[in-house]
Amino acid sequence: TPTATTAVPDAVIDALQGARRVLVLSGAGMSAESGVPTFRDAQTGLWEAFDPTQLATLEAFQMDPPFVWAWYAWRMQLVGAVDPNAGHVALAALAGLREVTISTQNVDDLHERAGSSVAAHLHGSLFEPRCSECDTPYDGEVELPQEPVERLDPPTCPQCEGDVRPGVVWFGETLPEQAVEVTEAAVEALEPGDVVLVIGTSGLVYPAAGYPAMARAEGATVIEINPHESEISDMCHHVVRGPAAEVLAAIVG
Ligand code: BJW
Ligand code: ZN
Repeated sequence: TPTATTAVPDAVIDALQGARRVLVLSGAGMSAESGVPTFRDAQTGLWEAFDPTQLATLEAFQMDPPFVWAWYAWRMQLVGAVDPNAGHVALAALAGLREVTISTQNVDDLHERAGSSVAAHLHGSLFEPRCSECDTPYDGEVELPQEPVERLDPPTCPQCEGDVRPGVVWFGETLPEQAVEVTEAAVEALEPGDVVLVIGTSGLVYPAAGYPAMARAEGATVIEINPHESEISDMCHHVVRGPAAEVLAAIVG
């Protein structure tokens, strides 16, 4: 569906032009225009009866490993089959003009495939499975279903025969220490005049949802890019109400 061109306030263009550093905090909406479903927008298909936030727990995996693994295997194949969008590409280009740090909640690799280096994957990666028992990274074969399937046995750990789990961060699990450190350091390095782009996140999940406010306290200009209101809209200096790919292509291009 064609989208009307979103109006970008001059203040947003000016802020980006004046910034030395740009910190990008991205969420699922960043990849929506690539065809990757967000978490909290309507779900379709096999898992439509399930709240994705209920599948994204260790308890769900332990209760029914093949059911949860099938969901992740399907998402791995889905992400592998789509391309970075114009927003990912625009951010990669911005890195040639400003000091850009990307800290993402996304478990896909679309920033990287557009040419960005990602400082932090706060919620891990779809592509770094590991043993659920002994934590050994799993680098063997992973069968990716071409169609959604209801059950798929997870691979078995060669070290201990435990079930292999996706390398993502589930609710109640701690975030990768390094990702948190790098993100907090990037926030603390912000100075007045620097810009934070908060792109495509509902702002519901902590600790990631707390970084925009921390950045504002450092004096940075906080700009949200999201077609809908989010939990962080109210604390942003500027809001651009449009889809990420279209808006980023317009403001960086
Ligand atoms: C577009 C668009 C377009 C659409 N362009 N935009 C403090 C207070 C309260 C609770 C807690 C707290 N601290 C910790 C908690 C508990 C919990 C939490 O936050 N709960 C809240 C829900 C209340 N947090 C945790 O458990 C975290 N761990 C932790 O804190 O450890 C310490 C600890 C341990 C034990 C006890 C207590 C503390 C871990 C969180 C892990 C989140 N994991 C998931 C799943 C990853 C695996 C997977 O991929 O399956 O991460 S949940 C899911 O939500 C996923 C996402 O990264 C995350 C955020 O979602 P996101 O990106 O914002 O997507 P959506 O779908 O919510 O929103 C999409 C947005 O895009 C919308 O706004 C759209 O409008 C927009 N959009 N199209 C731009 N084209
Ligand atoms: Zn193991």
